[in-house]
Amino acid sequence: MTDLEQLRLEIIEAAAVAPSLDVLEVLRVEALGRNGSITARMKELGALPAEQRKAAGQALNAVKTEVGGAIDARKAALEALVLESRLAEEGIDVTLPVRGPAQGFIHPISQTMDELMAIFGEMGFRVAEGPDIEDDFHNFTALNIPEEHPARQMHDTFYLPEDGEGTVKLLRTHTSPVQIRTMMATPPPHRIVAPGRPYRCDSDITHTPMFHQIEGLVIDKSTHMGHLKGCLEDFCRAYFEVDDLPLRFRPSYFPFTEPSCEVDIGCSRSGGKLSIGAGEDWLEILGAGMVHPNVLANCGLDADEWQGFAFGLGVERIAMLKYGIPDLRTFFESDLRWLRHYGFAALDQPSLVGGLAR
Ligand code: FA5
Repeated sequence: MTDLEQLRLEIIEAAAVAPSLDVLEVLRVEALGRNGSITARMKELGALPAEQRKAAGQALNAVKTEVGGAIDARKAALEALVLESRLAEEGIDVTLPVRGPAQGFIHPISQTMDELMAIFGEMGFRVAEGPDIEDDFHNFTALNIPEEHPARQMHDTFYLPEDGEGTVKLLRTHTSPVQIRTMMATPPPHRIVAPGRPYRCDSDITHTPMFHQIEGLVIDKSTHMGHLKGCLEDFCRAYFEVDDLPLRFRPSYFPFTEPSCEVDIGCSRSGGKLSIGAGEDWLEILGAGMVHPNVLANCGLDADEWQGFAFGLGVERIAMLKYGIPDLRTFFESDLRWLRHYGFAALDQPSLVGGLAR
């Protein structure tokens, strides 16, 4: 057997039994690499006498092709083995139970807002909105709030830095500016509710610097205090889901309403437990009143022709009462355990027909 035949057999046999792709690669480099045994012989061809060179070259090329083919065949076989064992290892057990879908919860603020919209929507109110960053006119002046009113003080209101034109904007301190924006944008009659976020320099167990309110405004030719009382009575009874809920309208003061009142609902606190409904106690839940003639005039309305009522309530406050949430600050701590406890099913849409809260 010639030396070349010997080399051919050795490489082909070694390739056929190469146990892994790594070993096969070493074999390929030793045979066909830059310093491999077959490559070395190729380089020696030039030194042969011309009459031998052609035959030797053909023989060497044939060996090179055959060896290369054997290595490639073994490589394909080894790759198939690797794939097979991976498939066996990573096999999927289709009989395992499926993982339940990740479940989110509706935050009690969103739930309460949805409940409020369902109730007022049913009464024929439309939703209006205004900006969180307001100007002095809409937040204070047009609402008949005098220059010296404490709410305008730096320690109560978040003011923004003065802009290039000397105007100082602020984070609205209530949703009442939406009353002004509504009355100035379109002619009466109006029947709107305005949900939104006001901001105040406040922080304790019942106050946060950012909170939620819902504002209501009704303007028409003959709207009177009886309508205000009827509307808020219906609202409170629907929201707290207590048909005979006692209500008390207590005289109060807001610069933008005259007369003004605060609305209390009946409750009992016996045994340290608060329950909404008949009882010996009262709980304040909202402010309201007949829109002040100055406010109507500031919006270009003739107070002899148009009149109406407005109300505003704190959304966290009524959510806390209805759902027994003791600390207002926890609404904004983003604690998932809290949300799992107080949250609501994502696909339940509150409605007066289907039920407000489940
Ligand atoms: C007002 O903001 C009036 N604009 C409401 C109004 C509208 C009266 C229309 C008349 C006519 P007041 O400052 O009382 O009123 O706030 C209303 C409610 O917002 C409060 O009863 C309370 O529930 C809630 N609230 C006020 N400050 C905070 C706070 N820092 N954190 C959480 N809730 C608050």
